[in-house]
Amino acid sequence: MAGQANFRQLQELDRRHYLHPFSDHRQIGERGTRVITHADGVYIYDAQGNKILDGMSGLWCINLGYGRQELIDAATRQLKTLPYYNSFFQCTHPPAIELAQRLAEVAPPGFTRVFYTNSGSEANDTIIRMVRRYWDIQGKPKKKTIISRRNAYHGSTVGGISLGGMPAQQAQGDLPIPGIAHIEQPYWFELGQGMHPDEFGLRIAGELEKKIRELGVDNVAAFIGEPVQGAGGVIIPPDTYWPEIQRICDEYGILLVADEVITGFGRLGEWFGSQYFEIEPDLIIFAKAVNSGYLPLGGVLVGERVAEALVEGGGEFYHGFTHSGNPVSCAVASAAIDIMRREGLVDRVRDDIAPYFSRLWQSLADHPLVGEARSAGMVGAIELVSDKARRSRFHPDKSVGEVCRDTSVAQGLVMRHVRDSMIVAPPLVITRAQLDELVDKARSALDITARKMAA
Ligand code: PXG
Repeated sequence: MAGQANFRQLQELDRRHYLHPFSDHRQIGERGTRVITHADGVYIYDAQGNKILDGMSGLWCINLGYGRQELIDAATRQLKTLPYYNSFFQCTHPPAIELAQRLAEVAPPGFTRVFYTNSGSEANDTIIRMVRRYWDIQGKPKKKTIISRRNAYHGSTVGGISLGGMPAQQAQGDLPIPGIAHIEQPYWFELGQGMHPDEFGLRIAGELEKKIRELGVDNVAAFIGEPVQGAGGVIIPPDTYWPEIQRICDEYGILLVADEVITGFGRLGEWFGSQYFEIEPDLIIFAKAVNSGYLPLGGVLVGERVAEALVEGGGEFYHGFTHSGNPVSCAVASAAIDIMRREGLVDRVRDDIAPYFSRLWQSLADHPLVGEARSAGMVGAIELVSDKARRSRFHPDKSVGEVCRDTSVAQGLVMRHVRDSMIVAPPLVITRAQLDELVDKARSALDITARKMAA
């Protein structure tokens, strides 16, 4: 009972004082909050004593699971040795250097340098400045426009929302900023039905070429995309898509930026999603799983041509943050990379656990509520439909995704909904037995949701 009283008190204090990210506070007030108190392995626990399988790895980040002693030790050691120092004014420190070296080892060939930020959003803002700086140094200052995609998510700063492709977010604050253009996303289920996925992939990628011509190649700096759009609903592009995007970027000489905040560090069974899709970007954005989400850290991996320009010809790049390369965040990231290498986690995902997950997840496709089940590596989505044969959607007022999300959590599984898609991205250390549990719970959430929808 004491626990319950404490829970109510926490909820009330939360309601009074805490402005949550991406939340409707009136709704929070009406429905109350879930108070997560602790976590272990792939499970989180709430203040009411519920044990819940974390099918979203926190928020796409706790890839190594909760409670990893090595990560805790790395943070503790570093806090005692040097909790903070900056990298401005010709200073540096071992944790930032040692992580930079490790990142160069695990990154695709040619990525030997890193710029640190505290988040994916800041890394996306950094990209806007970095690609424009690159073209300035090349003597082409008119090349400013960055082409992105509808329904992309690149963070929540002014730059991040501008690069992103979510109209409701952009409407708040008169965004995007000038110099950002958007093309269609490679979302076959929503936009490509009736067309072979390969043909659809080529057609949508072709929009990049059209947009470059429309804007004039002399004005275009870069194309940016998530290898798999995460927050947009796990949009896995058809096989033809990324090679065609690469061809167009190469042909027109514009920079290719991969936002790997979700796909980096093993999520797709390669160190980076660019390797999964066999593309060679000029810049890679990372955050989240770099240190398994234990502390804030993000950054930009800089490929050869941009690094050479910035280092050799650039002079000072007026950009950076107090906590760029924070020693504790970096020390934990080095420890996380060491664990991933020692445990062969990327190979485990590719050769073992992702194929197992894919088979199980696909088995949901026969459920009457499911129009499509898709996965790549350790991300999966299912599309909820009202009519399976026609693949038609529920009326938006029915909020079927939200109903299914709430049902799933009540069943003891965190699944996230994006409109009417249900998505999961479990920790990469999840066992086969825990994946069985995940898919069993997802299925029973679907069964209950179907009954609720029929009522
Ligand atoms: N790029 C991508 C591809 C992301 O997924 C960011 C940038 C921004 O990172 P920071 O660290 O600034 O949050 C993200 C973050 C969701 C959800 O609801 C996804 C993210 C963040 C919050 C919620 O799926 N992704």
